[in-house]
Amino acid sequence: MFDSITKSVTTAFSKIRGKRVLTDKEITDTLITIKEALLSADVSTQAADKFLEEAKKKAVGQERIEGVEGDNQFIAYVHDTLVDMIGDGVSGLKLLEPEKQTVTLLFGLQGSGKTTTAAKLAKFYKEKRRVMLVGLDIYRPAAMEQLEILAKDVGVLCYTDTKEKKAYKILKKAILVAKKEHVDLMIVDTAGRLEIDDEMMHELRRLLNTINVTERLLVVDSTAGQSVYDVASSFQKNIGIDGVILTKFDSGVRGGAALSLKYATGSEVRFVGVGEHVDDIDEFDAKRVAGQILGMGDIVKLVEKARSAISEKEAEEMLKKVIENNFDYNDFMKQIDATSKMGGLGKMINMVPGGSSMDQGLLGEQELKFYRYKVIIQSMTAKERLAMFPLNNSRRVRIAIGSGTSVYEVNQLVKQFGLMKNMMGSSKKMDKLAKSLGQMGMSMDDLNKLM
Ligand SMILES: Nc1nc2c(ncn2[C@@H]2O[C@H](COP(=O)(O)OP(=O)(O)O)[C@@H](O)[C@H]2O)c(=O)[nH]1
Ligand SMILES: [Mg+2]
Repeated sequence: MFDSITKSVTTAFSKIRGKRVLTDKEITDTLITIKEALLSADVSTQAADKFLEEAKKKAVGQERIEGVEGDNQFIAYVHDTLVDMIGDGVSGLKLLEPEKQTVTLLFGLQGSGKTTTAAKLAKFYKEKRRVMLVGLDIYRPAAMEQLEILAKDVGVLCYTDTKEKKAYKILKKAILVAKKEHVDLMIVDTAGRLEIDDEMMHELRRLLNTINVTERLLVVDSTAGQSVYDVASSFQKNIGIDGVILTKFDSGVRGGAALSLKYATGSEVRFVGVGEHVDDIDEFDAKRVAGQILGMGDIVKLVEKARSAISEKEAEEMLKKVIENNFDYNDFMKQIDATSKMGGLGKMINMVPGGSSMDQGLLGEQELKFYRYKVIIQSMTAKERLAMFPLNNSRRVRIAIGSGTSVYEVNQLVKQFGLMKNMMGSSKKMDKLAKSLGQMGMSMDDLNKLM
């Protein structure tokens, strides 16, 4: 998606790689290169300007944090600024308490992906809520049929009416059906137009006057370039937007415009569509996307090569990442590397009270497994390594073939990765971990050092 930005950014970063102290000129030059890359990917001028200004404010004239090289610290600043720009806030749908009727209205231009997204959201929430899809595209009977088919596929209720010519009347009837069926999440798919027009706005306003809508979400084709600003601001002005869903995030086209929507409209991106299938939707995660843009995966690798041992600061960052549940395969690999740098598991375990009684043979086996895991991760694409989506079967097969391992081993890695992520997932669990460490006479600091 952001290949061209990533390329420019990586080149810019490579010029300052390894420098312990960066001059203000180096910082400014690098930021200007990044700003240009953002602009060429259709990020709005205002957003790119603001990025430059904010990042400069953070980075220029700063004192170094003890133990962190200047280049790394700077990259962290750039990352944080980018996250702010993209928007790091609420994601997902706002759901009322169960039994209360949540009504989510989707709107946007024709072809932006509303109908597909409606079905994806239904699938995403169907375990949590009793979902009903409602089709209001009165202009295209085929669109209602499309929704019916998708609903069947997903296994949720669907209400459409190809005879009724007024969308708000269909909606009124849908509400009655929803009450009878104890539906507590209604996802309403509306008709779009090729361009913004008064009639569409009028129809949407009429819908909003008909029932209590919980959220109004704009569906935006992230490949549409600069035009998305006009579309978004027009909808914002006419009916108001509570959030944005970006579709077609999987296509390789410049998607910068969509990234500055937060800045342009003030509303958060809630979900991204990453394919045509009903499973292809992810809750939006600004940190992940920023990492993807900055090519952090590769940067991490460079850092690894350049260093003989993991720094304390890095270990801390990694722990923080784990706590925030941003743990990805790159981090997993980093951990494996760090382990072997510290003399392998055996040596590490010996440092833990009681650890020396562990079976050395078992440890050797585990080490071999880790080595195989590393080989497998190396066969993943940069995107797969960010763990933004579950790996489907065909990906697993490809990775197994590419790494010369087996699908069984890939499955094992995925499972272990999931366990690790889960174990470290919530801060509550971290508190528990801290407590049990305490019982062993260790502190979180000690664990930091170990990692
Ligand atoms: N690659 C990709 N295609 C998508 C995505 N979302 C929707 N589409 C495709 O975009 C086209 C238009 O989608 P549709 O839901 O009918 O748009 P609508 O007119 O807004 O209802 C269809 O061919 C979808 O399969 C996505 O996230 N990724
Ligand atoms: Mg449609």
